[in-house]
Amino acid sequence: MRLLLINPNTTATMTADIAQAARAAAPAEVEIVATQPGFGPASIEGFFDEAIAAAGVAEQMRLAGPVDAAVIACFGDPGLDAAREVCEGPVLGIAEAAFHVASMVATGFSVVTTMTRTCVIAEHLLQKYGLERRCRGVHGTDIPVLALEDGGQACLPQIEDAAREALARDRSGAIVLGCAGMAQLCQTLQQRLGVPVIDGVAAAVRLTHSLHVLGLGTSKHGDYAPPLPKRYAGWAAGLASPAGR
Ligand code: 2AL
Repeated sequence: MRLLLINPNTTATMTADIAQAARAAAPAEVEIVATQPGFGPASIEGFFDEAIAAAGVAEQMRLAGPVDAAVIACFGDPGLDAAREVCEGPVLGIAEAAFHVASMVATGFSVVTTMTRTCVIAEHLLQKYGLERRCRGVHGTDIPVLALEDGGQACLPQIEDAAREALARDRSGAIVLGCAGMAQLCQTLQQRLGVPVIDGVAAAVRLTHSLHVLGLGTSKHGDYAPPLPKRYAGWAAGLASPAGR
């Protein structure tokens, strides 16, 4: 199975870190092709960053050609619905995957994320996915995304403290890590906290593989039908569906 792993920001070191975490989580038969947009923000920490990054995800889906599955590896799941329109196989966002997995191992979970200003993005996603009743709190640490480069070890104590406080204050039973850059901290945090800690990168890789093995792809009936052929202007001309160019 060929899995396209898109880091929606343009920081190559973070793409490499995320690819390493994804490969560690993947079954042997999964070939991970890791990529990032050719334009856009170095990290995604707000709505404007996210809007540009979503176009970058669309660009990468077009450039990749046919793949068996795709994972959008940023906690805001930018461009997820757009990516589904152009992919026959399953496409998951890491926030979506982590929320669903957390809801299967605890009655309530807490999210520990990066900048406080990005909490609203996770809250909007919880509502979109219908899981807001299972999430008991979204907590910002004000750690910038790029401080998590090189595996994020330097930020481990701050994330651990925030997770402990969240578990106590929210009365929750699991922690969702709110950034792809936190993936490599997952096992250490789970050992130290003694509760399930969910990294969306591993969850999304494993779930897309399971869907593939089950013979399930993205429904092309209705909502996720391929984009209609039409002309796209300016720099986006190459992103139109081939029939519209
Ligand atoms: C992220 C993430 O996963 N990648 C990125 O650039 N920003 N998430 C976040 N909550 O800030």
